[in-house]
Amino acid sequence: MEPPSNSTRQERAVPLRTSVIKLGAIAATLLLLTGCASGSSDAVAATGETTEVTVTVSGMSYVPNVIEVPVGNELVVTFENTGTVMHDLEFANGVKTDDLAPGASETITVGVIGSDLEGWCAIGNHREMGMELTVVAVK
Ligand SMILES: [Cu+2]
Repeated sequence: MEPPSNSTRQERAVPLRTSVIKLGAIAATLLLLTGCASGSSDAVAATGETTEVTVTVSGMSYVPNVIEVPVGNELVVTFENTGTVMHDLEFANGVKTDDLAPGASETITVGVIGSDLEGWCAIGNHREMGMELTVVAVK
């Protein structure tokens, strides 16, 4: 009676251990997949609509310095340098105009807006002097 039941127990032990390891691997994979999915959640569903805004310069400020965009809209900005010195307009997502001389203008596609986005002038210390604006994603 003893030997057969012992050998049966051992045969069972091996596959059981293997399946526990496999479950662990599957759980780890699922965790990785879940982590990836939540990490890319800043992607937003595009509405297919475009918000067009013209930004000008007054002294060392952008006008307007707050741009409200419905979440999912694509933002297109025309930057007109109505100031008296060279300026540009650069956004935190890397989209930017050229350095524009007074009187020059450029239209840039900033992209689909999913969350608030900062913009600034990258010339000299203009940003510290107040040349900043904020794109506000409105739900
Ligand atoms: Cu500037």
